[in-house]
Amino acid sequence: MKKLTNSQQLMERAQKIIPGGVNSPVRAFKSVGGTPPFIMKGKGAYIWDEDGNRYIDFVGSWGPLILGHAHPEVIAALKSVIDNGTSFGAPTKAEITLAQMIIDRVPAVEMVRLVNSGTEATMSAIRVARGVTGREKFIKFDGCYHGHGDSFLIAAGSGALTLGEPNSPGVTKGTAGDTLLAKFNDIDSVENLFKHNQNQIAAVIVEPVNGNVGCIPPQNNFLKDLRSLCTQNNALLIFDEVMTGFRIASGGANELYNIDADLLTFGKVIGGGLPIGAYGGKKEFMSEVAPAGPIYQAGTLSGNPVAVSAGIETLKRLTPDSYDQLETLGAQLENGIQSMINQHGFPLTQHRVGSMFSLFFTTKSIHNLDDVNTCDISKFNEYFHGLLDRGVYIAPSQYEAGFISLAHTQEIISDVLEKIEDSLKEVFNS
Ligand code: KE4
Repeated sequence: MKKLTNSQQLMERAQKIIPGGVNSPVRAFKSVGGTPPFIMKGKGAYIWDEDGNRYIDFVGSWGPLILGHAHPEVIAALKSVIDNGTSFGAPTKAEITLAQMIIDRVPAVEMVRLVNSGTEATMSAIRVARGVTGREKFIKFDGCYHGHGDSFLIAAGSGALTLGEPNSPGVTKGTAGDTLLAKFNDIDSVENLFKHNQNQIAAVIVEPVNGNVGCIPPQNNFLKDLRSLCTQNNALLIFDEVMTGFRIASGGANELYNIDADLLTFGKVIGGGLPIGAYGGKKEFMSEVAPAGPIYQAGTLSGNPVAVSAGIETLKRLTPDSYDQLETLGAQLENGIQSMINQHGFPLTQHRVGSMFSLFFTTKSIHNLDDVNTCDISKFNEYFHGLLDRGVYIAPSQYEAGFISLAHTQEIISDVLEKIEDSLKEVFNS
């Protein structure tokens, strides 16, 4: 058992003045139990808590730290940018650089707006879709998480699902009524909604690879069929690539599955760990955004020079070789776990797309949230703590994905595989 005295004391103090002691619910370890380690620093593939415990990190701040923590060149670049000031509320050259880098990498993006979080990006994308179509309803998928905007907190994934509150109080009936729910990898469920809501649906928003119910790739032609259904019904297809963008490929799911969405949202990696989000897509739609067009969206710190610089320095270091390296490490982890499952008969299923992965505590094949709900959460929780005690930090929820960074090495993955095997043997008493 790790010594967590300082973290326990800090958590007691934090809970008195911050709701649940955290500034984002999933960090509170509510579903896995125990005290969350308060993190003091990160370097490469490692993080250290306030009690001096070191962990191999597979959360990476929920995706942004694809280069690893405190990359020396990113930090150096940030220090020089900060010396020139932190924010001006005026246009800066670097915003053009980052916007162009996004456009150059993501085939479907012709124009892009920078914001401060993934939530702002998805909220804005839905507003654009409603603005350009004049329609009010939109389709999301059970368990997909698009941030904490009111209209998304209907059957939401990630922390909402982890805490068992996929529909949040405070969301009005009127708002909820415009959010239609379909099932991921079930194109008939989408077709039915279009049939029963003719000419009322502005958009379909989807995590092209689900990451907030664990990692679930699209099956067969699901994304292609989604694209055709949206086109046939004059609705916009929105790829929420806040998690998959620049993670599963340089051009995200847009490139990997060769499907052009009308609008796409980003976050995480493009800020290299600083607060950022972005939405973009066809110029036809994005040129309707204020002040070019009438659809309003704004932000005091949008395009912040420090966050933009962290994003530029991160994207600069994501080369084709980087994705080959992430694929190699991801395959090593997946193959290692698969051989344990085969050898010990562990009742587990796993999914991986590049450096994004999940281990599900069920033998059911996983296509969407319904299948994830068959997982044995208590066994997952035991596994989580077994790894944490062995110095491996994975997401504190079965309904989250894990992330490998370029700072992870084959040696680190081999070491982690041993720890995973020990933890699983403990959980399944084998
Ligand atoms: P933020 O507002 O948290 O920057 O982004 C919201 C968001 C939108 N879309 C997708 C696909 C996302 O994964 C997210 C945020 N992801 C979660 C992790 N599952 C953030 C972690 C948290 O809520 O603390």
